[in-house]
Amino acid sequence: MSERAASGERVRLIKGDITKLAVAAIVNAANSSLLGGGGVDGAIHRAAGPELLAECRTLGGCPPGEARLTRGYRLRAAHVIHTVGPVWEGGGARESQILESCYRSSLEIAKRERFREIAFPAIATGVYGFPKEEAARIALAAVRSHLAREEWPRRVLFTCFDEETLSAYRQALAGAPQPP
Ligand code: AR6
Repeated sequence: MSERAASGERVRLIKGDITKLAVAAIVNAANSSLLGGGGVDGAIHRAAGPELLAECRTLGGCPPGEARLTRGYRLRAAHVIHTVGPVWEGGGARESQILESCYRSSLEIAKRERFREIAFPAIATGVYGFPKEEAARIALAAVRSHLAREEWPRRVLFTCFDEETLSAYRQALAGAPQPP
């Protein structure tokens, strides 16, 4: 069985706002302080309410490539997995490895907690500037590799906030060759 067939039913692309999803956990593209910011991080904190920031303050930050778990408070999602992507510096600063580690660390938490369904945003592709197509390929490969080995989470949603991100994931899913 191919890797794609093994994980196919368990990976979905959706377009929209991750803060609206009723899943076991949504993943936040945070910064190392874990104390909020712009982009999806700001949206998650606004929707979850001040209790989320209060819990984040107890965590003492998080290095790039790692992940931390909190409750979801006023979100429809019961939990938030906070991960910190790499700031894009041109590709020579282990950005790809750090991004892959964000996905692996988040999936390890979902496995440990037996979360049925989790949703990722396109980590590091906004403020942090990671190229979208390459980020989508890394995300998909990390998720497929985890799902091929593990039972949990049962399903992973890639939440695409804009058309450009959706198209990057569609290309990655189709295994389409990328333009140079
Ligand atoms: N739902 C889903 N995706 C979203 C949403 C949303 N509500 N809002 C934005 N996105 P970014 P980063 C997409 O910048 O690059 C923050 O200030 C967005 O279109 O949120 O990892 C943190 O505190 C993009 O595709 O995260 C850090 O300082 C993707 O989410 C820094 O930004 C990620 O964009 C992290 O930068």
